[in-house]
Amino acid sequence: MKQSFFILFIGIVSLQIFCCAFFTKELKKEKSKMVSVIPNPQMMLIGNGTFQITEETIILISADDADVLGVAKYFANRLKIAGELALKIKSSSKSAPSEKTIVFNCTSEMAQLGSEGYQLIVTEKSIILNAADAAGLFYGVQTLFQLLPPEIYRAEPVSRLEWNVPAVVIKDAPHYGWRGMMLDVSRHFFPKEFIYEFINYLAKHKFNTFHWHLCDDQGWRIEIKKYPKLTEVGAWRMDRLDKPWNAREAQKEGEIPDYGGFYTQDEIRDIVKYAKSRHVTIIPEIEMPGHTVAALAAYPQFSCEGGPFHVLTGGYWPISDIYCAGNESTFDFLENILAEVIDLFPGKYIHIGGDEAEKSKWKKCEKCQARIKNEGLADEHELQSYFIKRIEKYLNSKGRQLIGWDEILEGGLAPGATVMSWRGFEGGIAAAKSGHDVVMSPGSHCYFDHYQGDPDQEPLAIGGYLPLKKVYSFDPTPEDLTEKEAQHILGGQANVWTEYMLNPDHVRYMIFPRIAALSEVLWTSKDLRNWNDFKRRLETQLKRYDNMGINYAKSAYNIQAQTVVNLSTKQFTIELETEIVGPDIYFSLDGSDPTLRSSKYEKPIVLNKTTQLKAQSFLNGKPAGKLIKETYKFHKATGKEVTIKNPYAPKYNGGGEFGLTNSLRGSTNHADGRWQGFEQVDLEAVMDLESVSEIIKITSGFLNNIGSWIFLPRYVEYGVSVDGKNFESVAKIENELPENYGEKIVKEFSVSFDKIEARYIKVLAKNVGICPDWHQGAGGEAWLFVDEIIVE
Ligand code: TNX
Repeated sequence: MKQSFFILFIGIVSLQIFCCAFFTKELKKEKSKMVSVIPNPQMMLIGNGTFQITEETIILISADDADVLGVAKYFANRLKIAGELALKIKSSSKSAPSEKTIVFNCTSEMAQLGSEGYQLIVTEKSIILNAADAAGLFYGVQTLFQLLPPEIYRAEPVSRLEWNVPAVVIKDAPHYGWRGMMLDVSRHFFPKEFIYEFINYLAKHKFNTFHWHLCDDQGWRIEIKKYPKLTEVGAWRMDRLDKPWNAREAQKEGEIPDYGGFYTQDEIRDIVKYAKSRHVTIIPEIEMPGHTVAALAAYPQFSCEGGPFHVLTGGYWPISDIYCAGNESTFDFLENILAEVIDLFPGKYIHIGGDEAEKSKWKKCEKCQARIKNEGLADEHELQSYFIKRIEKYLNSKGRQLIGWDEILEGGLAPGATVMSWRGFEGGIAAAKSGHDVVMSPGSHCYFDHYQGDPDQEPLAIGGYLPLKKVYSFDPTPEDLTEKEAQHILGGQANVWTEYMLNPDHVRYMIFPRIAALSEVLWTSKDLRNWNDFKRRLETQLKRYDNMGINYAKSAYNIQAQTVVNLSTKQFTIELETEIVGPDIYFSLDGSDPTLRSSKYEKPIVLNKTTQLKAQSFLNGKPAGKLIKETYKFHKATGKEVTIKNPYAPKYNGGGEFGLTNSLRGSTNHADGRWQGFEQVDLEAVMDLESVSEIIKITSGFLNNIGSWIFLPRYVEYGVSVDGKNFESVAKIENELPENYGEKIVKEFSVSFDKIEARYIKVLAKNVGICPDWHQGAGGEAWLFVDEIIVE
């Protein structure tokens, strides 16, 4: 204790020296550029000078505590690997702090910073890291690594480098207690080595929760001793890797599935232990009652109809096979599984899934219907609620707490359940308002399976669009909660669903650098988050990733073009930017590929005639992002009024009133804001060219993306008129591509003719109406996406 007072004393004195003597405002601004800590600490002052870590530096630890020693070793090990420095670790009860020491001091004096907070004081003479708990020391060490040169993250020694730490005082503690990331190992299996790495990535970004999605329709990944078939059968499927995820045929008679894998209980125990050493808690997820085909393939008796089932080879929708809620033995089965899961994972929460349970089988099942009757339940939603409540009772009896996806709200929430809100913020808000704890994980901000750049330039992903800036704008605590309700927001997490990620390298690409943005959202208070400052610090963060050898997404280097069309002056104004600071943008307007000799982008580009723009970002003289090309085409209908009969969906308005004639073309990304989307109805549009004009060609573009239920029109019919009343048909163009054409493409339906005089153009594009029988959305509303209608 005496020792810790002493250290604290040094700490306080240093703090005063820093605050009084070292600072002027200007200096502060300049100096803050020298350090790049992500997530941004809650309080940081930068002083003069540096502390140099050398062979002579000694690490002093305050307590003979295995966890504290663990953190010290963890720190020393990194310096050994990257710096070839063998630092000695000594106990402070045996040796007094002196010059050239790094003190790891675990003291209750720091209790006001919580168990994860820390105070770090670096002077030229010493480094003092104070915390109330080993977790706080661990996060202090992560900050220390970031104060060192990025080479500290290397796997190989770096020669002739000085390991200098700038003088700082940092007082830091996380804003949220749940800082999580989910990894889906069902859709694709990842070897255990990668799980270790994943945990490391979390720890380096000061996350403390790893949500492990261990089972789903496409694979069961955790050994359960009592039910060996779960992994003998449930862990394996036919690969069908040559087909798109949504278009894979089911396993056929005689086929032997061999694609997959699972983790043994011994492996899991080791992983849990490792996670603990990285101050990460693992939340296992055992899905129920839906998303359970892999389990049912092994034990079909727990379904309503008895099977047989095969582990799914890809994505189908809806998936109606589900655990039977009327069968008592289903609950025995699940409780026995959970008993083994509880034994393996010491954390407080067990995740039971609960999402997307399609209940048509329950409607037809005698046992389920009998359960509804006997329990006095209103419907199948209440049956789901009964199911979850029963499981909750079991978990509570074992001292654990239930957490589930927001669908567990339907039919009534189990009394002590925590809700993970993924379908937006609403579920989370409702749960918090009714006094339940919440983890926010909305698809809009937290789905790291979504594209992080223009889909045309990114590896194939499930859809969506979640660039870095959007992640950074995530606020887990919605404003419509009262202060008291807001206390139920435990934090947030990103979800890494792996339908489209086949290997660790692809997962890395999808999580880096978005993990950095999320880490700051979850750790740093809102008033200390600043996108421009984050972008500055990200430059160094990316160097750290380079040193770690991580293939992170370079999407932030890609150019994003914001185009404003002024329909009255018929001008395009184009603003170009990259998400990350640093690169310069060069562009051309003559079709040539931009080089460093092309025009440098300095202000918005104004165009008033058909032009092809090409732009490229350059960093240190080399292309940094991908080349963008866009043709801005002025045509006879540019800026002309369009009257449509059936309304487009507000979400896909293509820019609104002039969306079809603004000359901006939709890309293969259906959510790029340029497409007008019509759900189940046809496009019937009439364009007014304002005066009778000579026309020779009409073209309209349609999107094919059947995975997102967007089909090409059956046919497109064009008519022309002089008076807007009597139309003459000029063409009916059938869609000659097969309905099940799997590629995402933009297809033009075009007709050319000898000069015609017309003022009005009519376009009828026939929606396929409902998704065909073979489609995963069979019977659901089909979409028709159109952009643009070009008249020449
Ligand atoms: C919805 S999010 C799912 C997952 C999919 C994911 C794809 C949630 C609870 N369920 O089963 O993998 O979308 O983005």
